[in-house]
Amino acid sequence: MAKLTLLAGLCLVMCQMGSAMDMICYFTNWSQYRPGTGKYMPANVDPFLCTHLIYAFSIINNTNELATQEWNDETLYKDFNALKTKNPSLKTLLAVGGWNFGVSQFTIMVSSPANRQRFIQSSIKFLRTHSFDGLDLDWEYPGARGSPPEDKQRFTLLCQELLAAYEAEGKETGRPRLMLTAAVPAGKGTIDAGYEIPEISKYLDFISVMTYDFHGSHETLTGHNSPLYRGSYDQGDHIYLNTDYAMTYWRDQGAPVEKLRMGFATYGRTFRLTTTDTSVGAAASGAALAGSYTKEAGFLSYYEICDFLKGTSVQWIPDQKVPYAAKEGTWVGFDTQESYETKRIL
Ligand SMILES: *[C@@H]1O[C@H](CO)[C@@H](O)[C@H](O)[C@H]1NC(C)=O
Ligand SMILES: CC(=O)N[C@H]1CO[C@H](CO)[C@@H](O)[C@@H]1O
Repeated sequence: MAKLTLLAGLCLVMCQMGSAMDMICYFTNWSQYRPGTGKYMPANVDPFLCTHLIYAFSIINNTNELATQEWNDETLYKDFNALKTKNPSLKTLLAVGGWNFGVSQFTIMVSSPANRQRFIQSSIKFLRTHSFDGLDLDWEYPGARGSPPEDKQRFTLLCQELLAAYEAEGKETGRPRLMLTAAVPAGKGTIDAGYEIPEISKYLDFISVMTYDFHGSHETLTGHNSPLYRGSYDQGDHIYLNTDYAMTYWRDQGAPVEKLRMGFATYGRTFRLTTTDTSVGAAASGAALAGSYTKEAGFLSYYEICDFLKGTSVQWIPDQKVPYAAKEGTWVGFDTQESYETKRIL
C-alpha cells in the first residue's frame, strides 16, 4: 500500500503544540506534475504563510551522499530558496527520505562512522551550495520496514554527529548554523522501535510528529485520517491512533514540548462504502476514485474535497473533533479551519 504521500501543494503543516509561533510547511517535488490549475511550483508558494518551508524530498545516493531526486530539482531549489528574497525571515530546509525512498540506503549510511561522515560532509556542501538553511531527516523509519533494531541507536549517532558537524561549520565560516530537524511517526510501535527520544531531542532543533495517516483505505471500516482524539468505537490498539495520544506520548517519553511540532494534514483519505451506512466506522472496501488533480486513489487534497462537498454536507465526529463527508458511495475524513483551530489549542 502506498502509504506516505503528502498531497496538496503545500502538503502539510506542522505547528507548535499550543502556540502559533512556528508554521512549518512542506513543498512536494511531485506537485509540479498536476494538471491545469492543480500544477504547483515553488513560485506559487506564499512566502509569508509559513515560518519554515521544507522541500520534499532529496535522497541518499549509493556513495552515501545527499543528492537530488527529480531531473529538475536544482531549478526548483533555486526558485524555492528565492522565496527568501521576498521574506528574509523565512527559513528553508531540505527533507531527505520520505515513505517511497524506504530504509535501505539509510541503514547503509548509518552503519559505519565513515559512511555517516561522508553523508554529513556531503550534506553541508549540498545545503550550502543550494542556499538551504538546514536538513530535515525523513527516515521512515529506523528500526522498522526492514531497518534492523540497531538502527535505533545509529539514528541517535547520526543526529549527534550531524549537529556537531553543523556547529563546527558554523563557527568556522561565521555563518548561522545549519538547522537539523526530523519528521517522526505517530504510531506507538514505530516510535518505540526507532527513537531514543531524550537523546535525539538534544540534537534536533524541532521534531515534527506525523499525526496523520492514522486510518486509510486498507481498512474495512471508515476511519479518519487525522482524528484529534480517540473515537468511542476504537478498540484494542486503535485507541492509540489519534493526534492527542501521539503528541502526549512523544512528550511523556522525553521530548521537550518546545521542540515538538504537531502535523496538520491538508488532505483527506477516502473509502468506498459497501452499504448505505455513511457514518464513521461504516463498512468499506478499498479506496474511492482518485482526485482529478492529485490522481492517487484513496486521497483527496483539501481543494478537491471542497469540490466534493457540492451536493452534500460536512458531518462532525463529536468525540474525535474532526469532520467527514459522504456522497455517492464515497466517504472522506479530512480537516477544516474549524478542526485545525481545535487542534491548535490542544
Ligand atoms: C552522489 O551525490 C553527490 C552529491 O550530490 C554527487 O557528487 C555524486 O556524484 C553522487 N554519486 C553517484 C554515484 O551518483
Ligand atoms: C514525479 C515524482 O513523484 N518524483 C519524485 C518525488 O518524490 C517522490 C517521493 O519521494 C518520489 O517517489 C518521486 O519519484
